[in-house]
Amino acid sequence: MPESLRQFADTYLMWQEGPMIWISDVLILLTSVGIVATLTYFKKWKWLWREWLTTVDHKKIGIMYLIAALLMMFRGGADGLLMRTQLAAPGMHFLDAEHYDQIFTTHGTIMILFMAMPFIFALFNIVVPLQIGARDVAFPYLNAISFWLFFFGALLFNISFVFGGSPDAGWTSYPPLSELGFDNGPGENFYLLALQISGIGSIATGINFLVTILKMRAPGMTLMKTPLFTWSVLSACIMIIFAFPALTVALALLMLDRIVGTHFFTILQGGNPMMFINLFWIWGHPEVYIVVVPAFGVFSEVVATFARKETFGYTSMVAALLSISVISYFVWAHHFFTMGAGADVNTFFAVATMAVGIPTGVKVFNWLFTMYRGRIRMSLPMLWTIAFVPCFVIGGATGVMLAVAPADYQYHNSYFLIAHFHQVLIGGVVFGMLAGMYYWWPKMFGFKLDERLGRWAFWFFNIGFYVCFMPQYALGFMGMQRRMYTYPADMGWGTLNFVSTIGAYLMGIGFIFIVAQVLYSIKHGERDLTGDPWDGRTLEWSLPSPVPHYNFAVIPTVTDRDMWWVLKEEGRTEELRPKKEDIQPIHMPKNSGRPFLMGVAFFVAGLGFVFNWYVLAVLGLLGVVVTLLRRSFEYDDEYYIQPEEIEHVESALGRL
Ligand code: HEM
Ligand SMILES: [Cu+2]
Repeated sequence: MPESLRQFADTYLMWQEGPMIWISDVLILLTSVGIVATLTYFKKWKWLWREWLTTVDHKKIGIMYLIAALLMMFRGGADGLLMRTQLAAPGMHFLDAEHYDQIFTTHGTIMILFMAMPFIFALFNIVVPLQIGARDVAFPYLNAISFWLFFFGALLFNISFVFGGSPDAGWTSYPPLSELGFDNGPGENFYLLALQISGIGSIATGINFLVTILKMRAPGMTLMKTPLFTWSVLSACIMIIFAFPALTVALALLMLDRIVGTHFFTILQGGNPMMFINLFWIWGHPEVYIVVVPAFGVFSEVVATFARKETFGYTSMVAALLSISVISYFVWAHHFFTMGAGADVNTFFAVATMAVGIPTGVKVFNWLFTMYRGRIRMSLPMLWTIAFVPCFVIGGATGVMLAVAPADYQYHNSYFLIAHFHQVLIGGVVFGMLAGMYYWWPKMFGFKLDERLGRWAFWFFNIGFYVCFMPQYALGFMGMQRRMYTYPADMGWGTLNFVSTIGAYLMGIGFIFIVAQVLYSIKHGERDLTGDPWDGRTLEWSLPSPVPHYNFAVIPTVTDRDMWWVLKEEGRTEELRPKKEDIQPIHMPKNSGRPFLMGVAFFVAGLGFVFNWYVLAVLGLLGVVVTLLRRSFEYDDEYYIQPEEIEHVESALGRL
């Protein structure tokens, strides 16, 4: 027994890999023990289960997504800093080639799928129902399932670091590199299964919010009175629903190649790797818009609120969002202009790619016109929004440069590309999500995040950003390729790389300030007793912070775009206060542990497939089926909140 145990540990626990793994092992162990001990000591297990693990409340699910996104930003950022450390000088031996491969793979995958995605889902959940005057999403139970599939998918991906080994074929996972024969370890399987599991959750979220926005808006809120953040979510959901299935298929086929021995993507037996590459980007390009479009929504809300003006060109904003979601399907081949498609095909995709610049440009001008002559307040959400504009415009311009197909033969897969996509992903998505987090934080928790620490974070992060990524454009022109783990001194890339690494560390300091800001503000943050700390415009600001779990005691009837602002201007805010005679019993979904258990079952099945332990895989799948069946025969899944309780809550909040 001890011998087989040792063999097991030698095979899977990765300790021959060196001190980084041991330290991580110890840290993970200590953190886990710490969490269990704290929960036990403070007798919080029941609370954790009842209030969080079984919740179907969109606000709590949103908060859990937010925590997950911040944790993953830490993990992905640490990966980024490790890579930048290795590249700081020529000929470094900090990471070897194999580890560098693993780290750029986990960094890219985590940042896109397990940081950006949960971050946008956090805001979908926290904001959309409140903004459209609804009590929850259309399918609260499915919403919980989405979260737990995301969570266990992310967990599966992350444990590969200490158990079995990380994937190393890039976040794009192109065959033949990702096929058996080139990549025999379990890492690639971790990638495929983790993405598959969380991807199912994402599709469900797309459907859920599409239905919510189309069917659950308060009476009177026509589509053209719907706030722009909600519009951006609608646009993102359309893309999710049409794009993610392509990823599902691509991952499933590659999985079959690896497990069953099919040859979809192996040239030798008549397969074709280009099929994977096409499928991947048919999802992948819309995916980058999926994560950036909600950020556009945030900027629209923030600009209007902090310039105290109606958004300039509302209708053109909506048209721009919808055209972005359509055009995003016709540009995917710009990711492989150099892979032999021929001039006519390349021309089509080049022109389509440049066309996306038009609606995006419309949006940028609309934000600027909204700010023009506004009484702008420079609070944190606005600060990040203002920083976004130049950053994203440079990112967009370098994107158009990359879209010039013949010129792309020079830029392709160089550091020019790395600089470009970080500029749009950080300047667009990360800035947008942070702006949104600062903006809606008081709504979630009832207090503001500290401005002073937030400004430190802002400046470190922004200056760090330019110091890190501007030199990389030049490095690209100088011939430095992406995914390169080291370079010789005589290439002359040393100085610029060193500068770039300094910038990365400045951003790391910025992130530490954000963490400090959150921790500090929990104790000392300015409490928000009004429910409307920014003088907002949309319905969520008519509610107390934090919002009672049924959201609206009485569902409002909407008469205007920016309804709350109009009522404030006209001194009619009383109209949105609940009146005793209007309060009716509220129909709510019951909490359930099954979405969590289904996540566990998917995790077990995933782990089984990763290691080809089929007994475990079948057990996991059985678990999935059992939870599904039990859900099908679950009839007692809702309850009513009685008027007395609502009156009690509302009068305690001083609203009755
Ligand atoms: C602290 C901030 C960040 C730093 C220092 C950083 C650094 C890096 C580095 C050094 C690489 C590898 C370049 C190469 O060798 O090819 C990389 C790749 C990548 N990064 Fe970042 N990054 C940061 C933030 C982000 C964010 C926020 C996202 C997405 C939302 C992101 C997405 C990616 C992707 C998709 C790749 C490509 C991975 C691959 O080649 O498979 N990064 N990053
Ligand atoms: Cu693209």
